[in-house]
Amino acid sequence: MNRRHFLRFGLLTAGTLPSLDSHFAAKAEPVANLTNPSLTPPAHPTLTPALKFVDVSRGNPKPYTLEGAALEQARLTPETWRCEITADPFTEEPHTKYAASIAQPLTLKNGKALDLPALMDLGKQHELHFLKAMQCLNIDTPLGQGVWSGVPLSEVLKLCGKMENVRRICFWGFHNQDPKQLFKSSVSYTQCMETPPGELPVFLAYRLNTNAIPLLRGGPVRMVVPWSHGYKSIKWLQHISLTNDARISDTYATGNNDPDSFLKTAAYLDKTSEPLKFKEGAPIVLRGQVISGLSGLKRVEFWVRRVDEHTHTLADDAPELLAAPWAPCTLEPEPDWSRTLPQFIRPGDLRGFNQTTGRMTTWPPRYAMCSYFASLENLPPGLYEVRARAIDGNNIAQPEPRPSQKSGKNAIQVRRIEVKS
Ligand SMILES: Nc1nc2c(c(=O)[nH]1)N[C@H]1C(S)=C(S)[C@@H](COP(=O)(O)O)O[C@H]1N2
Ligand SMILES: [Mo]
Repeated sequence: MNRRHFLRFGLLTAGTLPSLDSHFAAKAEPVANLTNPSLTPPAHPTLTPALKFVDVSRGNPKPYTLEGAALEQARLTPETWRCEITADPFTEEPHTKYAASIAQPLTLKNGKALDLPALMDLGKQHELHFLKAMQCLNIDTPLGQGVWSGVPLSEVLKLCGKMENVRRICFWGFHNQDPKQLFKSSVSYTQCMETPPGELPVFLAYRLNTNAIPLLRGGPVRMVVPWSHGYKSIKWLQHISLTNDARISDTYATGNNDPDSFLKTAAYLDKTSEPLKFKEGAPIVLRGQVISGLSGLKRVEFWVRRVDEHTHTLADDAPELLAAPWAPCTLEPEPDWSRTLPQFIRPGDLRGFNQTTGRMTTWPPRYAMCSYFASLENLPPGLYEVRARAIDGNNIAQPEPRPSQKSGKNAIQVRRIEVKS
């Protein structure tokens, strides 16, 4: 386990090597002196390298394993990539009396399917860049964060001319020509066409962290739905269907998930082996990542509770937890953008960036995340539970008012540590 790996998966890092008394010590290289944690590098870079995201992909074989002729046949190379845009003939009384229509379908058959040069050409006028965390509705750890670049879906749809009776826009990616492998998502007409000022539009992304989106991450072109969990951000995008069926037909809806969920404001603790052991007196640093969701972020708090092997688990709404002396964590500051973003995206091009201050208007911006830490001090020998929670922009503590009904993973996370004399 190298140092980066250690930092990435270590919730708690110790000040000096001898204080790490578990098997971690033998495998980890010496860790920097964390007596002053703000001087040490954050556990997570602001931008996750494209190939280092946690992967959530369906398909057999998975589209990113295709090579050579098979990859070209799948139209998943930059040269062969095409996206069809069609109108759905569906009608059904009483809810869908009229079928959707568009003046100009873009299909493989009529030779007008959208290709990458045409999309990038639209980008000359409409390209936008923004920071977004990818977070699965069903996984209790953020998958990664990147600066995504692309063209709003609303601009792409203008290529189809006048449309009528469109209430929902559905999209899916390559699925091995097997309908059972189809992974589909959608947004409403309004969500596609109108964006509140300061918010981010649905868009077709072709760059991640300023590079072409690699096949593994859903390239050449991936849909990105900024406010949503990952299931709306369809990889290997190949088809957009405009329909007058107003019902949500997302694949994720079939898994009892809330198909209208927004990213939740929630603090996540870094993963670790448990209990992680420390020597008495050694500095202990709690680390994690926090996502600013629909309700924004005020701060992150932590609470340390003394336990023993027999202590039973505590519900997120337990009176003891609600009345506990939660203390503030420190958010890792915004990075120096001029160094973080390769030159051809100027920081000023990033959505939410304030030219005057040279910083983002809020940190972390909505639908993005940052690392946080807290120093745990003067813990006498014993077994402890540590928890972290986010306080949202309405001053409401996680997980309220957003307890998970399959609309996001935002239970309060807890880890055990042991301090030894
Ligand atoms: N085509 C396709 N797109 C997809 C998926 C998929 O299985 N197939 N999984 C979705 C889900 S559920 C998530 S959480 C994200 C994960 O994105 P990542 O693999 O880039 O981290 O991709 C989404 N896009
Ligand atoms: Mo997901």
